[in-house]
Amino acid sequence: MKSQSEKRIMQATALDTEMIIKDARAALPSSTRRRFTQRALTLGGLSLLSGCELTEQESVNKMLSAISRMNDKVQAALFDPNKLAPTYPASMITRPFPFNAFYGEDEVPQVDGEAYRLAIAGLVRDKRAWSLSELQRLPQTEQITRHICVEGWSAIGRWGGVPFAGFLRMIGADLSAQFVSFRCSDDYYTSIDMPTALHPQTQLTLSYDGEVLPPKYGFPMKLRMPTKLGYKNPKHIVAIEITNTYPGGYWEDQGYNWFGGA
Ligand SMILES: Nc1nc2c(c(=O)[nH]1)N[C@H]1C(S)=C(S)[C@@H](COP(=O)(O)O)O[C@H]1N2
Ligand SMILES: [Mo]
Repeated sequence: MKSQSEKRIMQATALDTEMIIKDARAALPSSTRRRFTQRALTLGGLSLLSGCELTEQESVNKMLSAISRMNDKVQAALFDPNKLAPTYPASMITRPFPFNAFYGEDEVPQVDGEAYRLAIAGLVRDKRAWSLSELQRLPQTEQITRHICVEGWSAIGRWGGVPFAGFLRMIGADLSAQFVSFRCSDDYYTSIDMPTALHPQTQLTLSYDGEVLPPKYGFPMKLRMPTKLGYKNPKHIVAIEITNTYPGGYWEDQGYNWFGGA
């Protein structure tokens, strides 16, 4: 029997493999690409390119993580900061919207909204913590977008909140820093690249479907990014740090691709 996390890693690896091959093809000059047929540039082909033999698990892992780091760079280079993810009519919202976390729904953290403070740290001018009502007083927008989870489901939801780019500018974040990292009240953590943090659809989310964000979807605050996979969208955020030190993430440190998006 494989553990849940082993299964998740296998699924993520399968997804990565497809993305790696697609991205590697896209990154090749078109003349080279023409010489590789879709079938020729397989993992076997990539093992030749990377010089790793695929004979034992350890070298497979080594090669995958080497390619994954290369893949992060390729994905970051391909990321178009102005390209919007699709939006949908309200009639297409998935009801009920699925819950997911590294634990069951009965273990959802119950955060006290009155006592809540959002900590701000790192390369930023204004490190003052934010209360929930202060966040709620900032101008809000809404989006109806698709959330895609690597576990094999996707769903359309309606999220409201503060455009994250404006928030980062307001607190004087160093926008030339490499990473924005998030710590959550349930020990989850993840981090994103600055261009994605500044993407117009990246949202500091306070509401779901017109209601205060329910506990299971990340009360009191989550980050919503329709350009990234589900695991890059942290719920129950308690601290944001602007940094040049690679922060990793809960699933990323177990083998999920760090960039995790398009
Ligand atoms: N704090 C926290 N955030 C998290 C997770 C988690 O376990 N804890 N799981 C991630 C994953 S894998 C998914 S698919 C989405 C699920 O969000 P939802 O419950 O709103 O559908 O939350 C993401 N953010
Ligand atoms: Mo997920």
